[in-house]
Amino acid sequence: MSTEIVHVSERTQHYIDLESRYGAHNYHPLPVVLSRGEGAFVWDVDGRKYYDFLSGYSAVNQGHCHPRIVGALIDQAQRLTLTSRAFHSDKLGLYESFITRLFGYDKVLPMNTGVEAVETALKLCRRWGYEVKGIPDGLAKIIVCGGNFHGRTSSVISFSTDPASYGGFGPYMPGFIIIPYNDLSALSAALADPHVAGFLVEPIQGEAGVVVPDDGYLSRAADMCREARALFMADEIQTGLCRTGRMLCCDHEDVRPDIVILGKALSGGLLPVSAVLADDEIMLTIGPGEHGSTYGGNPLACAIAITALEVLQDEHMAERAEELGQRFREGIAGLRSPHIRMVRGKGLLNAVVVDHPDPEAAWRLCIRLMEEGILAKPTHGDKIRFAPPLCITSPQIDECVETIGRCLHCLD
Ligand code: IF1
Repeated sequence: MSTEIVHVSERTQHYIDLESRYGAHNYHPLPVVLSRGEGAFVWDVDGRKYYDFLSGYSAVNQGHCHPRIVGALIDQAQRLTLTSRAFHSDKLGLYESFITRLFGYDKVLPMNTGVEAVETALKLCRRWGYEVKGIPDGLAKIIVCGGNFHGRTSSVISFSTDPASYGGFGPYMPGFIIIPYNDLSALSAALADPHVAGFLVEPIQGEAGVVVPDDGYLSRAADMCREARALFMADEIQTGLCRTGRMLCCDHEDVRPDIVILGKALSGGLLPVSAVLADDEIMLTIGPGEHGSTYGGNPLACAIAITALEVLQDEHMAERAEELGQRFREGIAGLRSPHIRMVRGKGLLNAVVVDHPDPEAAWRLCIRLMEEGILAKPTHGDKIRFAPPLCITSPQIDECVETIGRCLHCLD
């Protein structure tokens, strides 16, 4: 944790002090207090403007406060927000029809946060394992990868390999096999276990520092799962919805997962909306009263999600991410900075690996970037994720690359 003193305004310090006094200390934010967002920009309480290169951890792909999505929220919020699933609504079926046609699946199970969708996928996978594959009850196993991040519930941290995520939260949920990411021989060995029901994987490991697997990894893994009669489950919560240059990151390899998990930008950052997509053989293994949530599939979320998905399509955000991501990576590489070990990513999900003897170097660079109008944050020490809203423009990318180049000199 950085101990560097950063000078902030009295107004900024006031809000930071309130959070410190009355809020849990479960984050270590940059010393900036935001009060407005629009498109690729956010403003702090002193009126300073920043490029947002975190995008709410890829929940704001459409840009902050997108007018069409805000409009959908306002319209629906004045009509009907929550019915519970004890009754039907005039929005849920329309949303379910829209999203299943868009992604090409029989059905969707609507949830709220990303980790709830991950938990839902795990339950569907286990239930399918017992009812369809014929695994003896209670013995289903699910393969996951080292370096994973799938959320922070007690079950999901049970298969984390990051002590910061799982330390001190035991006892842990059994039934998971951890293999190295991007390792097909390890996957092959694990799939030999007849009790394996599925394989849960991020197409790119975001939290691990935007770790991109070898070309062909996803398609070979999906084939191996099919051969072993195990479900290939893609956690596209961070990589999906145009972030990596395709509607789904799996689309880069024409992989059709058995289960697709979505969240974050499914609402454009307006409220938690997540979803699990699957075909009937899997989805119908859960019957009435066997899973759900108070807000899952609420009319407000449905109205917002339809518009959020339409915006991604209408504004060609996948194509933008593909083109501008390439431009960003080429621009960063072109800086030829001695302080950058590499830049990696797909589309507009990128990370710079900082090369410097000071373990605080990435944090110091982020503080300098903040002072120059770019907000980004280190992940796992020496990596800085750069993931702006997909509405950013080419000249703005060039401007930010130039700013990053200038700020790197703070590490000289
Ligand atoms: C935090 C990380 C990113 C996710 C993937 C599921 C979830 C996430 C691939 C759970 C959530 C968020 C959580 C947030 C920070 C952020 C994050 F650093 F934690 F890992 F983006 F990389 N699958 N990621 O990335 O979704 O329940 O949060 O809606 O917990 O600090 P959620």
